[in-house]
Amino acid sequence: MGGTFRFSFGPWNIHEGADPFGPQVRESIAFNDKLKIYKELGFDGVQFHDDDAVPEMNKLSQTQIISEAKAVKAGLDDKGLTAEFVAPRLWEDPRTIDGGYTSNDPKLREYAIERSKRCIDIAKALGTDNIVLWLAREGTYIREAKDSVGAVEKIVEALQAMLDYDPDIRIMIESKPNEPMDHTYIPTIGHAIGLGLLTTAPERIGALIESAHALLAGLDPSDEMGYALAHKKLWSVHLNDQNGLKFDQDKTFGSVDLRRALNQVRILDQYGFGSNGEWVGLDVKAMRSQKAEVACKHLANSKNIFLKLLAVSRSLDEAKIEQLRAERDYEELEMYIIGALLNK
Ligand code: 3MF
Ligand code: MG
Repeated sequence: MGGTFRFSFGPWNIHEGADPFGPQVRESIAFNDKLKIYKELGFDGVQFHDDDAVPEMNKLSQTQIISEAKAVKAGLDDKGLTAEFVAPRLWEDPRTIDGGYTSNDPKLREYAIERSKRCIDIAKALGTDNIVLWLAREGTYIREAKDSVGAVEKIVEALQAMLDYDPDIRIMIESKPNEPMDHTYIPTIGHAIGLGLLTTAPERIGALIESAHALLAGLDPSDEMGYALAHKKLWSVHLNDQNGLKFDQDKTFGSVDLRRALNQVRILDQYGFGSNGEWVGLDVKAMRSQKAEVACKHLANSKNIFLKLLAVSRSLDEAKIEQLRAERDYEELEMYIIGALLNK
């Protein structure tokens, strides 16, 4: 059973190039203009933060939020685009400086849960049941700042409140070990899947694996994907690449380590990723040095590299791989894979 692949990205992946040491270097592109670029780049799915769909949503009533989101849905329909998921942006508001769900202040935790409910309203209006939680600030800069048992319990409380709010939503947890925090409470996909077991609806808690996040945790992304696939929990991916253990780089998929990328494509293809409607998301950033008129190449390139690696993976002689495994001749197997990547 091969994978069925269709591709998505978020509006934040077309960006102005600001970094912590310098301001933006490219003009902002309006959200509606970004939507026009999706099809040109070969993408059919749109990933959203709640406020990508409804800017300044904290100033609006629930009814206003839903009606704005419905207008966005009409725009998507017009362009033949589908919303893949909506993620609550819980890391920019002053109320989430010390965490959203794990803030030590109960009033601020309440804000985070209410905001997550509005995010669900937006998802429903956009026609998706998928919610992504990147738990950006659910962690600490120093261990003594929070109680680690209580923090996990608080995250579960928030998950439960979301599951109870809508009987159809599915929550995909996007684990990441650090940045912006020193340590987060949900650093790997095993942690994410385990969290679901503490709710009353584990069947509605799944995972989104980002290549760079696995690498930052010192793990191989394809093995992380394999772990989630074995649990039937790999509901989305954020493919990209990362050059060593530093800040989260979101480099073009496969641009640092082709073999590592091949293994991600391979595990997705071999286990039929996409057959339940899962999307291949590319969470990639253009280099700051890229001029405005060519600042979307990272997206098309990431998709193309994926498809080229898919062709390499499907050209491999599986019987030969099985035989080399049985013979335990991994030197030969390694040479075979490298030969395929070099087309030699
Ligand atoms: C952070 C990320 C985020 C999430 C996005 C959706 C900006 O490292 O990867 O991308 O993917 O917020 O939850
Ligand atoms: Mg991501």
